[in-house]
Amino acid sequence: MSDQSLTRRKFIGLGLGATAGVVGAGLVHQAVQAQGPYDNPHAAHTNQYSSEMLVGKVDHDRNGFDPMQMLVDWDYGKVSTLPNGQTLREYEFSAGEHDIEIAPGIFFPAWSYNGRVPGPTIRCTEGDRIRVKFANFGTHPHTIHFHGFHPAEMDGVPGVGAGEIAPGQSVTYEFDAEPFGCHLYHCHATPLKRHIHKGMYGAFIIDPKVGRPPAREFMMMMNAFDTNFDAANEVYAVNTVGHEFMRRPIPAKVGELIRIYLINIIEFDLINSFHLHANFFDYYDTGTSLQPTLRMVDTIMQAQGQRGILEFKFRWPGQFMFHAHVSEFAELGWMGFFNAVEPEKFDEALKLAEVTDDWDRKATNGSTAPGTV
Ligand SMILES: [Cu+2]
Repeated sequence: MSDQSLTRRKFIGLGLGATAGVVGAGLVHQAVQAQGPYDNPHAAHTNQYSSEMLVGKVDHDRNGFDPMQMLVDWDYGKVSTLPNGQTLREYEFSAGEHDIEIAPGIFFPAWSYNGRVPGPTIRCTEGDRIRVKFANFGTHPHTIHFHGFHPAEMDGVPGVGAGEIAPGQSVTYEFDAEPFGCHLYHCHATPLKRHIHKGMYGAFIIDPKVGRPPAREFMMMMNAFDTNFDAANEVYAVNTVGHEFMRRPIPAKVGELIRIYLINIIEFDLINSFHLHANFFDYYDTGTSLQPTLRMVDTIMQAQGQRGILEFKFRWPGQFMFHAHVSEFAELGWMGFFNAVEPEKFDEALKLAEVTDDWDRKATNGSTAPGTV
């Protein structure tokens, strides 16, 4: 174990000491008598026998966002049609600052878009006109830098076009959405790594005009937080809250196509990864191709800013783990479960994940491509 990882664990341990008895937070070995799913039919519906995970619950209402909802909450903007027939999607973004709970009892002073980390998931079809009005209500200059084709003055970097947007100022970014793929946006103000790791990023999904095959779709932003500002991360997650999908396994149906829009935004660590248990997936690098760029892999590695699309099916019902295959990240929050069930058990799986039919509808009906909705 490296000195750095010892430091991280020490921090989490301190977090536990400071809050134990109040919220019971921290990374601890649970003293639960494990019973395998074969011994206990009910155990298949819970991960409480997991030996190493963050204990307790994050208050999503206080945060103002829920990682489980973020998997499926595509933001289509305010939609209208331009005189030339092009679809216009208008968005209002604001920058602000507030504390968010990233693991039970552990808070992080975030900078965010629209009060959430990650920011809204912009979803559109290639060729749509995107118009984003951005107002800075924070105390630092910010920008929005989109990945994709666009003119230089729409690039959202210091010194070009509107450049950095000062507190109290606003700007409108406008461009056509291309190419199709799994993209992202993030603040590009300096110092860049500070603005990114504070939480100023989000997914930018452009559907191909021809659409993709029907699937259950999820957006997963692999992120991490440097809670003590030592230029190393203490908590790792998908969609901000460590181990949330251990406590609430993600519902899926046996045999259906699952599609994940996966993005890595972590600072300080050179790579991140996604490993799926008991399964293999096809991978579309950057999502800019309709043909897989990798077939039948079970682990994919991404550097910061890299992203891609995963597609797979579950052959059998059961709880299937997914996590970073950097074991330390997994232990510090980046680990979860899918709960694959037969269709007749799906309502039960939704309940366990604390979501409703509406979540299911968004997961299976997200595409903006004509003819797919
Ligand atoms: Cu910023």
